[in-house]
Amino acid sequence: MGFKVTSHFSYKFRLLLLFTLCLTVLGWATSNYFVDAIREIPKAKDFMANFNKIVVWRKEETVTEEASTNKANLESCPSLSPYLKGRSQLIFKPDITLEDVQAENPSVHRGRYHPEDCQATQRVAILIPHRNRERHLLYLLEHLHPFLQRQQLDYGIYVIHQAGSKKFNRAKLLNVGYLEALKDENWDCFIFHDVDLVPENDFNLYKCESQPKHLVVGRNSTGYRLRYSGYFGGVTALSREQFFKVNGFSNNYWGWGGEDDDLRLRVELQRMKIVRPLPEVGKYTMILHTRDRGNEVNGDRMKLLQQVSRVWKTDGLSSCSYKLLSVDYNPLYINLTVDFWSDP
Ligand code: UDH
Ligand code: MN
Repeated sequence: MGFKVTSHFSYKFRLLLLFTLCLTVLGWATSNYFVDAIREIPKAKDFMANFNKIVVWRKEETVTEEASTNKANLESCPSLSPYLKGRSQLIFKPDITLEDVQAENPSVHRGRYHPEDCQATQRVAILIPHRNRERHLLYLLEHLHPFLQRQQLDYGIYVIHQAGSKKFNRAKLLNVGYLEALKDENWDCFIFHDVDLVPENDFNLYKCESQPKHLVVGRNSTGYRLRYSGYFGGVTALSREQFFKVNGFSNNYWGWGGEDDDLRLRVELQRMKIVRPLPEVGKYTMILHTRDRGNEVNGDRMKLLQQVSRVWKTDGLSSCSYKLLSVDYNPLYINLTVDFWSDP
C-alpha cells in the first residue's frame, strides 16, 4: 500500500513537474515572440495605415472606374433632343454680368459641358474670334450655353483673342482656335462663330454633317434672308476632317471681308457641297454694331479670291504661324490670346 501511494505520488509529481516544465518553456518561447511582436508594432501600424489607404484608394478607383464604364455604357443621346423649345424671342439684358451667366450654368466647367444622362453623339468645339467686343461676348455666352445644353452636346467654347490693335484677322484666329483646341480634345466638329450672332431657334443643331454646313440662313439685320447666294459667313460647322481637308482658312485676309468666300472656294475645290438648315430654323439676331477700328474693309480681297486654287495647299493650317500669349481656362470659356506680329 505504502509503495503504491509513493509510486502514485511520484508519478503525479513527475507529471506535474513535466507540465510545469512545459509551461515554462512555452512561456519563455511566447514571451520572446510577443517582445518581437511589440517591437514590430510601429511597422504594423504603418502597414495598417497604408493598407487602409490602399483600401480607400481602391474604393475610389472602383468608383471612378464605375463612372467611366457608366459613361461608356451610357446610351447615345437621341438624334433630336427632348429639351428643344424651337424659336424664341431673344432679350439682351443691359445689366447682366458674367457672374450671373456663371450662376445660370452650374454644369459648365472650364468652358466645357457634357450631358450626364446620355452619351453625346459629337464632341463640338465652338470657336469665337474676338477683340474688344466684351458686351457681345457676354450676350452670346448667356444664350449659347443653355442653347447647347438643350441640344445635349458635349461641347467646349473657345474665345480666340487677337492681342494688340493692328489689323484684325478673323480667319487666322479661327485657324489658331482649331489647332489649339485639338491639343485639349480630339473634337469631332468645329463651329466657327461670330461673336455678335445669336441663334434664335434651338432646332439649328450645332453639329457637323457629312458636308460643311452654313448655319446663318438669315439674320434680323437682313430681313432674315441669305445675304447673297453662296454666302458662307457668320457661323459655319465643319468636321475636323472637312476643315483639315481644305487646309483651314487662308491666313492672308487682314481687315474685313473675303475670308469666308475663300473658305467656300476651298470647300468647292474639294468637291464638297454646302448644306443649310431650313430658313425658319437658321435664324439669328445680330447685335447691332458699327465697323471696328482695325477691321477696315480689305481692298485686296478680290485679288486674293482669284488665287485660291493656286495657293490653298500652302496657305492655311499648314502655314499658320502665331505667338500664343496665354491660355486661360475660365469658368464659361477657354480664352486663347494670340499675337500675330511678333515671332512665334
Ligand atoms: N471681330 C471682333 N473684333 C473686331 C472685329 C471683328 O471681335 O474688332 C470678330 C467678331 O467675332 C465679329 C467678327 O469678327 O463678329 C466679324 O466682324 P464684324 O462683326 O465686324 O463683321 P460684320 O460683317 O460687320 O458683321 C462689318 C461692319 C458692319 C458695319 C455696319 C455699318 N452699318
Ligand atoms: Mn458683325
